[in-house]
Amino acid sequence: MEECLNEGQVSGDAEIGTAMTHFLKVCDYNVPHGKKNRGVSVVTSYKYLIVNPSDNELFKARVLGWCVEWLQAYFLVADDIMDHSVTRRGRPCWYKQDNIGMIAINDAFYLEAAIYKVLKKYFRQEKYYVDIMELFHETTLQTVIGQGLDLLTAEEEVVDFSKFSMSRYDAIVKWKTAFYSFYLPVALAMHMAGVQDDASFDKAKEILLEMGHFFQVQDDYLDCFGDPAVTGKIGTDIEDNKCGWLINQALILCSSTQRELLETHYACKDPASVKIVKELFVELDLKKRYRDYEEESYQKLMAKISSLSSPDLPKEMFISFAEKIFKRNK
Ligand code: GPP
Ligand code: MG
Ligand code: MG
Ligand code: MG
Repeated sequence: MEECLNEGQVSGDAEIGTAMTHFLKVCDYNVPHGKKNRGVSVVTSYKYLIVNPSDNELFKARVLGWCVEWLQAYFLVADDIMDHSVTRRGRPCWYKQDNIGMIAINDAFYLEAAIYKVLKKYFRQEKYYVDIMELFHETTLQTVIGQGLDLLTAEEEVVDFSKFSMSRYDAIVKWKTAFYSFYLPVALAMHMAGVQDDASFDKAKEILLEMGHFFQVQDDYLDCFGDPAVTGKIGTDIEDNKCGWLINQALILCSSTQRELLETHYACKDPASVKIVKELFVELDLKKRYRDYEEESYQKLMAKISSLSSPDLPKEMFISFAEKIFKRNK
């Protein structure tokens, strides 16, 4: 982390010192304080792919893991502005900090740019350098597309449930979450380990996108029913008119009277309206539906993992990632 931070600095140039001191604070606040599941998964995956890796190779896998955490920091700083969020990882969102505000937009750009400085320093000599750089670029584009779909489906304060559907939901979560949170860490480890076969990357992608879908369903559930003291963030999906898992399930199950109630109270900032929506979700037994969904998805995913038979794709690599997230409450 320290080495990566220093790499973000342009040394010896006093005239930009004020900006560089600020960016150090940006990194310190936004990069290292999460669960680090994504970053750690690069290292864990690499260890499953290469038996007895050297210290140097392990160090490199850790650097790549930090690059994924940098990407995550970049997305979260920007996402919290777009979602009007208040807290993140148990503290105020970066843009809510004193004297930050919309400077946070530029800080997000900085966090992204720092990734490529670090990649260049540690991987330029490697034959997989272009592969991993392209993967970061491609994954960023996919996530931006998903975020676009998320925001365009959630027009502020205009409730139009005709825009919502389970298939729209599936597309949003695949693009905004699954590629960067699940496929990216494992694919990076595969590139480092020298995997060349496209079919192996495709098969890994199929499984990891399914895991990513499940992860975002959990995120949506926790946004409404999680404990902010545990998740570290106060939910905003109902207020923000999000096309999330709970509202899509509710729209499938509700009566016409209940639908009218949702039309009146969804996407309102008023806490009384949010309470009415949450009570309706409970009335529709969505907590149980979620638990059933969690169990069913886990079984399906494990069946898919069990059928793997390629040395490029050790089953334990996927199982260890899945075990980090199932039954999570944060
Ligand atoms: C998760 O959505 C998706 C992201 C954080 C990707 C953001 C992408 C950008 C291009 C900025 P979310 O809003 O449900 O996450 P959270 O609940 O953590 O705010
Ligand atoms: Mg969002
Ligand atoms: Mg958000
Ligand atoms: Mg969320």
